Amino acid sequence: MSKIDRTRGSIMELENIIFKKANKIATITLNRPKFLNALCDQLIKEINYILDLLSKDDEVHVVILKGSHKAFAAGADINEMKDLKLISHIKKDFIKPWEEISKFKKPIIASVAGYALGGGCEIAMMCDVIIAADNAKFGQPEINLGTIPAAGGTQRLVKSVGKSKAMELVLSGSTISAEEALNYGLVSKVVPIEDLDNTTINLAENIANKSLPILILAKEAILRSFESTLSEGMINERRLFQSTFELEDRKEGMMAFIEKRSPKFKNN
Ligand code: DAK
Repeated sequence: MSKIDRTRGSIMELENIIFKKANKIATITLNRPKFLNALCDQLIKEINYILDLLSKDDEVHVVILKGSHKAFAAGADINEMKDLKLISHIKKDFIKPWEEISKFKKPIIASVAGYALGGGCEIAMMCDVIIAADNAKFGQPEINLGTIPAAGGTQRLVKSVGKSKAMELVLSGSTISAEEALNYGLVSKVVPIEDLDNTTINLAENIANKSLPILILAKEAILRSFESTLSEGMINERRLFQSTFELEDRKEGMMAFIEKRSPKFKNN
């Protein structure tokens, strides 16, 4: 169990995740091995607590979310869900805590080995880039439990893999391999499992060396495209592009090119 210190506010004991921070990269490792990292309420609270800290931490430019070699996450915790009734869903907003990952402004890379099922597949899709190990398996098996995805599975999957494949996965509950996920555009890369950490860190280091405000704007522009029409996305992209001209880092990036040197971004 690790304890996270916070200059102000409360301290949370981390029982279900491991958190590390180094060289502008924060790593959150899901750590419920006995339950294949099933996403219990407390685990989601711990992720949200860390993301809240990281959103205020200018030292961190990029986050890696990973699991174990056997499981990224085998879904929401079925033990916690099994006795829920409609009335408790209505009274308590269960969806809300799951939405924090998708609202996080800095880039998040999902580094996925093993099972990414149900809620596990959904939180991977909430991340910005998915890198998969060759043993990864993706799917939305909720149909086999007599229910349907609830954290964006029916929505983000369609946008990633298209209607037909999304229908196949959600309606049959079957899984796809990492290679298939790559072919369908769900993941950006598949690597041998022993290379997963290095590949993820290489990408994270590359991203971490960019200007933080520009990363945030670039992510916002792509998400707007994902979530709206082309014309609205284009208008938003133009405004965000224009806004970069108020940033020192935009000036530095262009001057560095002209002076044939590497840029030194100051994140302002
Ligand atoms: N929940 C709880 N425990 C789980 C679990 C899960 N999702 N997945 C695995 N485990 C536990 C198993 O019960 C087992 O515990 P013991 O029996 O040892 O005590 C242990 O992890 C190891 O699992 P297995 O023995 O089953 O391991 P195998 O290698 O044989 O099989 C498997 C691996 C991943 C194929 C299998 O465990 C499996 O089918 N797991 C369930 C997969 C699944 O159906 N996932 C979808 C869950 S539904 C929401 C947001 C999201 C969601 C809902 C609401 N809101 C915001 C409202 C999401 C819903 C879901 O994800």
